[in-house]
Amino acid sequence: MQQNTKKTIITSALPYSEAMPHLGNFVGSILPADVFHRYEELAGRDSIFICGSDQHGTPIEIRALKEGVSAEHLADSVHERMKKVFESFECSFTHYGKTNSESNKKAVYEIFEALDKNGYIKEVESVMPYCNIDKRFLTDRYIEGKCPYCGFEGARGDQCDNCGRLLSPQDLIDPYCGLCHNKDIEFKKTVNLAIELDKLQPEILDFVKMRMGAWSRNAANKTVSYLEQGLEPREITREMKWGFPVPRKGFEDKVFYVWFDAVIGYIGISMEWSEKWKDYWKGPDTELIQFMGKDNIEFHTMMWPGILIGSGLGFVLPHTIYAYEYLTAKGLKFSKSRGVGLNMENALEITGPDYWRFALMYLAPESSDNDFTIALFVEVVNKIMNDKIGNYVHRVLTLLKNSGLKASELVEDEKSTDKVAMLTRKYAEDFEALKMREALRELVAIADVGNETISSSRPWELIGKDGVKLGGEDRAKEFLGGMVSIVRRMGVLMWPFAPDASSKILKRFGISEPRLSDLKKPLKELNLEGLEPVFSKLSDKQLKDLERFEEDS
Ligand code: B3M
Ligand code: ZN
Repeated sequence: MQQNTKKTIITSALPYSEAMPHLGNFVGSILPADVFHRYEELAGRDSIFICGSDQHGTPIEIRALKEGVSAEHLADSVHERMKKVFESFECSFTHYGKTNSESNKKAVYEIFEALDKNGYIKEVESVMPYCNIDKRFLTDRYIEGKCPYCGFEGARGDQCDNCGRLLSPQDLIDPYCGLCHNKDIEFKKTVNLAIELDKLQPEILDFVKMRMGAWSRNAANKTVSYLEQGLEPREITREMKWGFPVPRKGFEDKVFYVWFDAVIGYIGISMEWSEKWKDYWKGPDTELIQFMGKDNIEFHTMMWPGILIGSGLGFVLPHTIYAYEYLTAKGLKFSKSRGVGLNMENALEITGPDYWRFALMYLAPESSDNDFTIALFVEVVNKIMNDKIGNYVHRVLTLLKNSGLKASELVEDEKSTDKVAMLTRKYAEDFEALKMREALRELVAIADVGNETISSSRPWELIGKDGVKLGGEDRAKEFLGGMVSIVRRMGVLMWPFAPDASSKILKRFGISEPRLSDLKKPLKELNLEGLEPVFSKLSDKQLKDLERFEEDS
């Protein structure tokens, strides 16, 4: 018998451990990755979900400097907080690690040595901006100026936030120091190490051509246009102290560039997870599915595969790159860098994880930027979660309890099953195509079928408070059979989106690790003790709490 060796690695972009992510960050990468991972589990597949904190980089070094603590202390304390908040949001990581770890250091050094041995590392002399006031080299984003491509005024030395192009500090027009805002800047000579993406271009191109059919459109389009312009060597070391020291003579005062050890972090974090990491990362039949925000595309479609291919170490290459657009929140305080507003911690102070997860996925920016408003949130919670789903589940279970019938006596009603089966198939197809927002909408459509059936079946004529009404037993069994199995189905299909409510429902059915295959099993005895709705509407107090995050206009 042939063994099924197929494995999936699911990753989300690693959030910087600089400040607490806000809900837009969450829905832009970790949440869809988590929802997808939970679906893979529902489908009974062998998958791991890897994520962790991205701890290096200039912003963290500079913030630590300002706060008078060590960069490591700052990065670790934010890491602990993020880890906790993701757990509270029910994220189903196989492992949530961090990039500043021994295992990642080992992975970075091994891959660096391999790239070097294979002739893909070269020394490049460059001229780096040096601030004569702050007396330090200005890396990445600590030099600002005008973007040479689109003319945007606040472009940073590594990237323009307006057009998304990667930049070098020298590209900036009229540069100034991002720390002290002075123009007393000198470009000084320095030598760095670079990965020769130009040499790797033919192989990266083959990889992109072969795979991009499975990518989100924004990822495919951007990558094609970058490749058409031709790849250039990309520096992987930096003049700073916070990071992994470069293990080469003459480079002792430099560290690896944050993006180099961040992408390798996917491997380093897996290594910290378990010995089994190799079965996935070097398995013959592994699919690597990577979720990220659209600003992370270039690193993942060119630099990262370049690193993997160039190392020759036999790591799997990304199969799917799925880049989300932005969830904006006009009129809401929703900014990570400004450090104010509705971040993930204060969101949970207002209401539980199910509500945010469900509503965020319902409004997820899958193919275009989307705007998140309090009004939309309230609508999803009150009208969809509470009215359509929560009420349905509660009504059906209450009817079952009142009927005095046993679930094992029920028979499936033909009336609604075809449509529900069709919607369930669509749900699975949507997931396979990574259209998770659509999958959630199929789930809501299943609730609609249930609600319509209830209104047209006049159950109050069949079942009263104290049991089945005279002469209606067969009809009641049929009616309840269809309705109860929809409740179970909603419990199972809701698991990726609203895991708490899903568990509450499924516990009654004796299901603790839901699988799609549970839907085919005959109904067994249900535990109907202590029935209460799984969702509720937002209270006035919760609405007041939410309004605190509205921008004063
Ligand atoms: N930390 C950027 C971000 O948080 C960066 C992602 C790294 S993924 C390897 O959006
Ligand atoms: Zn300065």
